[in-house]
Amino acid sequence: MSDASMDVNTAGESADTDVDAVVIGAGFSGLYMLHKLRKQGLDVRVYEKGDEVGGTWYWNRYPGARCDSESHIYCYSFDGDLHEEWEWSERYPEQPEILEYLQWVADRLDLRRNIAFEREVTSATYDESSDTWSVEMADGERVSTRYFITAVGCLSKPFRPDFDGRDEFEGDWHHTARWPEDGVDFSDKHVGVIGTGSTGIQFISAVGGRADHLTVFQRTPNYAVPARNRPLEDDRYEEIRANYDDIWERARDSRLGMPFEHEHETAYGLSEDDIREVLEERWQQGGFRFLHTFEPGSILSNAELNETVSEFIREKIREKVDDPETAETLVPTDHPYGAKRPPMDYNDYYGTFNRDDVSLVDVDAAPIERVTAGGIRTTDDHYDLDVLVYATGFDAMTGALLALDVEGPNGRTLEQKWNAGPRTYLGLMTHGFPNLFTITGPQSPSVLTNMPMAIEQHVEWIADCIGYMDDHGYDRIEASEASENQWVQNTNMLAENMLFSEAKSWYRGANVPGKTQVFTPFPGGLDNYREICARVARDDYDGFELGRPSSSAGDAVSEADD
Ligand code: N01
Repeated sequence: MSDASMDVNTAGESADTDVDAVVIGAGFSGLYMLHKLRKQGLDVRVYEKGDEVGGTWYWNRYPGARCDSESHIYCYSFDGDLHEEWEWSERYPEQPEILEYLQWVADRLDLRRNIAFEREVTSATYDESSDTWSVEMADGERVSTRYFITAVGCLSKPFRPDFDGRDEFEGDWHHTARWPEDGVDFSDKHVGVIGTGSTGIQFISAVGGRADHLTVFQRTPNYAVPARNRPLEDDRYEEIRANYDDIWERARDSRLGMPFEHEHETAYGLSEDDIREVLEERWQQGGFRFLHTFEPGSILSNAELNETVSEFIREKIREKVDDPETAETLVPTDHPYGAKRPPMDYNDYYGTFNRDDVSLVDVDAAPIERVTAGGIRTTDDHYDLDVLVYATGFDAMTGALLALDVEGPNGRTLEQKWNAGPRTYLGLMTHGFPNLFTITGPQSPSVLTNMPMAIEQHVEWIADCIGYMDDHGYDRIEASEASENQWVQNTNMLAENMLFSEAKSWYRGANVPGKTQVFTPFPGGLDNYREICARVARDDYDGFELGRPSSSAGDAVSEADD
């Protein structure tokens, strides 16, 4: 282990420093990675662009921001004391409460002393002569490290469409993922919002009625299922606490990292009426429990069952919206339910469109031509706006990783390697980039699961792997090309056998013009994935190549031999 004990909060003023591990990002993943590696005796430094911990929950402060996973499972499971001491107030946690939770964890585990805030990484370069990464910040600080670990999140690089005239707008504009800390005053304002994904849906139901007028620019309608949020009563909380071991075990052993039972494995043998009856029961329960009416993989791969479920939701939408024309504009017919990330409805999203001060503009039928000084011009009309909100999502899965400007041995960049789509083994490492670990990287279950479950599994796997390397005298690891090729092929094949290809989603990079379209998360289930990762570790990191310190620059690394 190296011996760098400087106070990292003054790191920018100091000379170059060596550490064992650099972790980028202080959200759920970065905080736990720091905790784990520090406990293993490593000297770890976390670099965080924001001025606080929180990651996603630091940046996404828009009105209505809330987590779609239920609060009692949207937290760390690794330390029983944490969930004994913390108490969530609602079934689904709101952004300020999640942020407060992560700040509390950082204090409780004394993590801040190893985190450098307001430090943006601008490049990371591998030095073959020393088998170390050199990581450079925007302020010129450079640190060299044995292990370079990204904890940058899957949805953290905002995407803002490059509309003609975008910069001519004279009102206020905001992207939901970079919302001002002091909030935005909507009163007496004409507000426009572009986007009706999970974020837009939360934003629209929270802001409808708070502005003089809210105009929603929708390109593709979505299937919002009621969340049925409510306060968590004391007795319910006691029940959760008493059963936490079982809850975590079931969550880890499930496809989506959620401990919900499904009513039926498949729809086989059920009549249409039977199916609708169980769907109605689950609709009343709300949230992701609806997706668990059947084994979620079956809804996501059986086209006939999916159409019944999709049609069930479409009818619910029609019932809620008074004006039939508006209702039809809100009804999704272009993609099957679940082929895009299913959003939740917290606050009568569809009912919001019955208000006189909310209007819907179909920008699929009449596309946005340009942003003007005073609003938005579509091919049909001009909409006067004082405030323009971009709820237009993210350059997901790869955007934040590529922004790190990573350069491996021989000068090959990650961007060059991934120009036809990301390639990894298990989503944990990519061939040709030794000692670079990607928490919830492409081709791991990540966004298809309850994120903290996926994050914990990755963090623990990486920490175990580093422990193994220390125990066996290795100092270099990378994914073999053959195992990576096999894994990418496997992930693609699984996705092709499901309904994901029927939607233009950010899962496939389809939301960002020019981005290579390839399904990115591993769709085979967290439970199966965990087993695969555990087997790989048990088999001495099968599919990875490990090297010893004696393997000097240019030497081929060798397969684990003991
Ligand atoms: O982003 P999105 P998001 N012209 O990409 C539209 C997570 N999340 O921020 O569908 C017009 O889903 C775009 O239209 P279309 C969750 O995983 C979690 O809402 O491409 N419209 C779409 O309507 C989620 O899936 C929580 O036709 C344009 C919208 O912008 C992920 O974040 C809460 C456009 C973008 O939707 C991303 O959600 C919130 C254009 N040029 C979010 N470009 C939790 O609860 C884009 N759009 C944890």
